[in-house]
Amino acid sequence: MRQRIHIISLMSLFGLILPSIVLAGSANLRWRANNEPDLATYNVYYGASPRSYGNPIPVGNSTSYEVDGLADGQTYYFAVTAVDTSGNESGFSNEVQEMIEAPDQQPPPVTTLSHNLKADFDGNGWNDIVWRHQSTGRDVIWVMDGTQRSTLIDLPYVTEPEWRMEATGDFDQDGHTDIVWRNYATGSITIWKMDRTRRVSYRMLAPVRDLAWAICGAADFNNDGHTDILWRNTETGQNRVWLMNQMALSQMIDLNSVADVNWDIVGTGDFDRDGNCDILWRNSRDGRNYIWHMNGTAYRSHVRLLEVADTNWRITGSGDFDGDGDCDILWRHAQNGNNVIWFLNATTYSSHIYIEAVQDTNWGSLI
Ligand SMILES: [Ca+2]
Ligand SMILES: [Ca+2]
Ligand SMILES: [Ca+2]
Ligand SMILES: [Ca+2]
Repeated sequence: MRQRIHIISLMSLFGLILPSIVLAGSANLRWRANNEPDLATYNVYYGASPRSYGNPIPVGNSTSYEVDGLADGQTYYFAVTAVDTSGNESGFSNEVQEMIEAPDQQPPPVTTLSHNLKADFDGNGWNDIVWRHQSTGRDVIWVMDGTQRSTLIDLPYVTEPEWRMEATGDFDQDGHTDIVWRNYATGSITIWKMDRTRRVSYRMLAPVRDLAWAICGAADFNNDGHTDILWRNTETGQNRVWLMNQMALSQMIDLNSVADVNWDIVGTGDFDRDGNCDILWRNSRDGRNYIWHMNGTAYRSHVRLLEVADTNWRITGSGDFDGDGDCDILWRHAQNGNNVIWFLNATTYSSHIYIEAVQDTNWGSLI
């Protein structure tokens, strides 16, 4: 029983409300099978603090189990062991944690976010903009109504400046936009699972300790319904997609390299509306802009956009802001704090609009 077991997923389920009976929340655990021939049972453990569990629950040779009777609003910690036919028990698996959500009175939205509607936190059909103040650690959502901000909603502060907000996307497929963070001191990666504009829990992914690898977007590249993570190595110019299975990495795919590291990946979206997510590039030295048209995770062709020679203009994201289905581009000026949206007609610039300026350039935007 030396073989390690890894819990590979955990999903908390909403509590069920039945007439006159209230069942509390539950959590659904799955783990990778132990392949030793003398396996007798797995034991599931859980508790309300890390590495401190109650009595084992023997579950036979099934590799999944639903723990129920869990209290809403409480965080639980789970681990699994394997027991052989002689009664020897393995060490604990990796530990996973989950906060059990209170039952939602509103049914979750069923819309799947398209490539160009990617950060709609409140579910009103318009792309929102998230902001992080890199010195105070304040994080906010601008809930947008088209190109107008309708409200501003505070997210939890993240005071360590090494944490950067990197990308948005619905990773767990519950119809709510989630937020990906990376720590540029430790390489840690975490996804904030959101319920509309509220963070309900978070999931740490395995860290990527090579800090030259930067997260530069999230989108479903292989069209399997799962939001994937796009990386660029800022030293070697390699580009990579992490194909995800909800919040877990399933496969890494290398894209074409771009050795000139003055080229930054600054956005994703289906610019030509062929159903495949494309990649937006900006050259931080000379101000050229390009779109890579993709066929899944394979480069297909590229198109050059208008040049913006003032490299203080940074592209902070892309998505459809005016609801015509075409992907638009969000710009922020690093010196004067102006914010502009470019409206595109497929891959051609058509017009632009200045939206509310944010003069404090410690604020960075993201869609
Ligand atoms: Ca989600
Ligand atoms: Ca995918
Ligand atoms: Ca496309
Ligand atoms: Ca548009």
